[in-house]
Amino acid sequence: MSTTWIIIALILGFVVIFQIAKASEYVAIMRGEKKTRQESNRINAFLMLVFLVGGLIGVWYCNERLKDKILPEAASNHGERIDSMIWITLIITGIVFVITQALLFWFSYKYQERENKKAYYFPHNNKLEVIWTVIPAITLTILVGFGLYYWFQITGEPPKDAIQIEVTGKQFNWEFRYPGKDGVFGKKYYKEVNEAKSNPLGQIWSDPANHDDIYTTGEMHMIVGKPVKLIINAKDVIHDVGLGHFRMKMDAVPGIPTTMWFTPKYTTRQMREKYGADFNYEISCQEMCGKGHYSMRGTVIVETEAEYNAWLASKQPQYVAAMGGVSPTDPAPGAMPTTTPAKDSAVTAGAAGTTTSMK
Ligand SMILES: [Cu+2]
Repeated sequence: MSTTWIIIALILGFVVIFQIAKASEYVAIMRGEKKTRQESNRINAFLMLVFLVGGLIGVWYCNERLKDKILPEAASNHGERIDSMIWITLIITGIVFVITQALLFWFSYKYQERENKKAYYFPHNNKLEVIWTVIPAITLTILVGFGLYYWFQITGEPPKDAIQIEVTGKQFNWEFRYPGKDGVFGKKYYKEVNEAKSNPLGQIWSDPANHDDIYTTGEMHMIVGKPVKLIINAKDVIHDVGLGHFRMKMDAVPGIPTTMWFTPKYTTRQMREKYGADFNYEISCQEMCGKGHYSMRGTVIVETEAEYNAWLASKQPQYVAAMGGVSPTDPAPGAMPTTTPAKDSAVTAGAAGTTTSMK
């Protein structure tokens, strides 16, 4: 019903605008085209000024209204640098924005059509062209240079003492794998993925490195002040690991592991003391990946090393679940399926991509 009314209102609106246009055309003919044009030019010139002042007030007002809605301070070392980069970019572009917009609208007002005033013909000036090409080019090169420098840091090798977490995106949640005591992720093969057999990541059970790997969903744990490297995968479509509080984000691409590392600065507890008891670090998906996209939201818990170790120790390796309760220390290696296509070198290479050892 309301759709019908909206359509009727739109049609009426068009009819009214059409009639006004026609009427003003008749008026123009009666009064003379030149006079009408001059009058509408005057109105437009004035409106240019109104738009300039109103627009700038609007920008300031939106900023005042919404400034407490933005993310709290960056909670990682890389995040701080990214924030400072954003601020520098905003200040530079902000100054340019205000100057160019003010000139644009002021000039439109000041140099409006007037009697006995002739426009100055100014087709080209090489010096000006060079100035307004070279200055932005140098500025942008510096900004992009900083961006690239941080990007290579984030995606490069982390310090030796970094913990590693494998993050796998799927429709619709995040799956996490921790390498266990040996610090090494066991090999995986996508054809081994079998939720019914408690093997959601396709771990190859004949690889002993898999026997202590820990699998969780929903919650990712990290140690405060300790670098963490994420090895990111996807099982179906492209997802994107979004860690807004740490100012980190990275695509999760099926078949191509991506990595990023950073160092969390504050524990969840410290952030709750500052920003309220309901504060939670969030992991989100930042790539529209389907109708359950929103439900990929999970929690990141940053804690002390002791708390982290206690949490990890409380988890059972996925191997135990897959073997129906057989612990990796039990002498029952015959229970392990050996369906690994070891000859397929591409498979081994693919799996090795996610098996960076850590010493
Ligand atoms: Cu997703």
